[in-house]
Amino acid sequence: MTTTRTWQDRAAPRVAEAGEGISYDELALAARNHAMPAEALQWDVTPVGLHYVLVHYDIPALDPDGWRLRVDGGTGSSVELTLDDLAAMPQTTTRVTLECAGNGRALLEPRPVSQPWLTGAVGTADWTGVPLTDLLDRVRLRDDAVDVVFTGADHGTERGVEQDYQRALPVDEALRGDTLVALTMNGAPLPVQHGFPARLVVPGWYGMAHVKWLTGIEVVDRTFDGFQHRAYRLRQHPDDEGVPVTRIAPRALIRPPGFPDFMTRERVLRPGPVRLEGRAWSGGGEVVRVEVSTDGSTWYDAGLGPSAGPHAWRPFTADWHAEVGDHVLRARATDASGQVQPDGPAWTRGGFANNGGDAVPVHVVAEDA
Ligand SMILES: Nc1nc2c(c(=O)[nH]1)N[C@H]1C(S)=C(S)[C@@H](COP(=O)(O)O)O[C@H]1N2
Ligand SMILES: [Mo]
Repeated sequence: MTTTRTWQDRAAPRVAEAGEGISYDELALAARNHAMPAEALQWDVTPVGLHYVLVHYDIPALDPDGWRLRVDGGTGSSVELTLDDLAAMPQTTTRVTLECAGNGRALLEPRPVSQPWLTGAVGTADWTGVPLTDLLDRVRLRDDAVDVVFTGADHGTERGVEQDYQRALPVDEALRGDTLVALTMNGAPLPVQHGFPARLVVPGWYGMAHVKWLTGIEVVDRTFDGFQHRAYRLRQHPDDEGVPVTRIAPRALIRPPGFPDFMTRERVLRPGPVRLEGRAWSGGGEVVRVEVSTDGSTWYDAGLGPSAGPHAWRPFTADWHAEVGDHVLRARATDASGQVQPDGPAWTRGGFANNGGDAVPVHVVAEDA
């Protein structure tokens, strides 16, 4: 008997077989959704073209003159705002480290088949826009509000479900005050791939909550259970109820020292004193400690640089005397709420929130070797 696999079957959530390589589908996703190159860890604010990008469907081209943002309080009270209306409202700027919930997925064993991120699905930007609370103040909110639903202009299918990209926030999160409808990134209008003309920025939350190409905000009286909420859950088995993916778990990344090998990306260094650098962030509060290991067993405290606010990554440095040979450099972060980054991978079926510690292989070789 022959079985015919449909395109929807191919899109079903799946974990790779032992030893199964990256597929053409995963390569296509990896090539259009790019990571931040690790050397960009040197900058406080990621140069805009080096910030990671993730787009589920197609990047929509929205006409800024025709574009409207509809805000609906769920009481029959709603407004439609133009880009000029939003630009005329008081603006706030926040520095935010954004990370995809799937960052680290391709390092999992077995590998959940999806966008195969290594560790580069991260970037930091200064986002400027209108506080969400100021927009919600423009309408009368329902008393029985549970969730606020955000709709993007992009449309596609995912595992056989046709949809607009939609995510919600619980109403208490939406009213916290730090969520923005951002109009600019690093002082310039949003690049089209980052959500032009307006996107949501939810400081501290994984990327999926930061709805791009925003067209609608609606207050509802129930827990929103759209596709992107059923998908983004931490599960061990496909039929687990799971836990929603929300805030970013702590992570430290080392800026790879020395120079790279083209194919393996492994690093080559000269022996002698080396200043290791990196950045660490968490959605659970400011990073308060980073530890580094150069031998895989002993850990020492890195020096922390200045904080740029609770939602931006924090620089760290550590001094190391590199001896000729092969080494693996590791780092792990602790945040103000006491969460410590695990050394090993955190496996879930969707490959979400894998904040297993960074491991950078280096080869220390003498100049005349
Ligand atoms: N409308 C819309 N918003 C979206 C997405 C999308 O596909 N469509 N992807 C989300 C995901 S999963 C991530 S990780 C972030 C990525 O934001 P960036 O591309 O600006 O880095 O956007 C989020 N917002
Ligand atoms: Mo993401």
